Amino acid sequence: MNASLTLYIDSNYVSPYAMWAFVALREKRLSFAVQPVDLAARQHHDAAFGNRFLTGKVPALVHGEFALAESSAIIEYLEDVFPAPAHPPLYPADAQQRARARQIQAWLRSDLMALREERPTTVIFREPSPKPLSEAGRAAADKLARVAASLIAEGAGNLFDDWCIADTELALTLNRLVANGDPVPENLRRYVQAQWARPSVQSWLRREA
Ligand SMILES: N[C@@H](CCC(=O)N[C@@H](CS)C(=O)NCC(=O)O)C(=O)O
Repeated sequence: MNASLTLYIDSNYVSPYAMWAFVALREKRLSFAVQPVDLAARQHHDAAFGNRFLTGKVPALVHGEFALAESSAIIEYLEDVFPAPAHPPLYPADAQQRARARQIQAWLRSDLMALREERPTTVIFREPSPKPLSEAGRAAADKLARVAASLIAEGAGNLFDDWCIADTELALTLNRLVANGDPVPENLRRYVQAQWARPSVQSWLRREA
């Protein structure tokens, strides 16, 4: 499919969902335009944006005439429309590993609320928070570390044999703690560092269009 691709993201580059969609496009080696949306100025409330995208949130993808919101839907669409081997895969080839990757993605989007509130992504992309975690935040951090430790083998750089998009999502969530200086087991810290070194993530950090 040769139609042009445009990804709408938040103009501050702090949306985790926008980052995951951006990384997916980069990992697929696709050319795409980036359209920053100023959420503070409520640009996403403009009729032009709201009428085009079902949810009125970023990220949103336009592929030719086709418009799509929701990061997980965007990632799965890219995997379907730009399959391997022409484009590197975003998910493991094995059905059970693929299901496990999606399990992690769904979990990270629906749990750990206290951690996500007390360690917003600005602690990664801007500056750390001086506030200690509340009891609920600590419990969420402990759960995240427990689950991640059960998934990531000692010294492993990826969840499965090869990188998949769930790695970027898990690494960002762990980085809410690592970047803030909160205690995280060394094994997980090294996993985050390995994931953060990927060119696709670095491209997001450099705000490359
Ligand atoms: N479930 C959505 C969440 C997207 C989302 O919450 N985006 C935020 C930025 S992080 C947004 O657009 N907020 C503006 C608003 O809700 O008014 C996804 O995975 O894409």
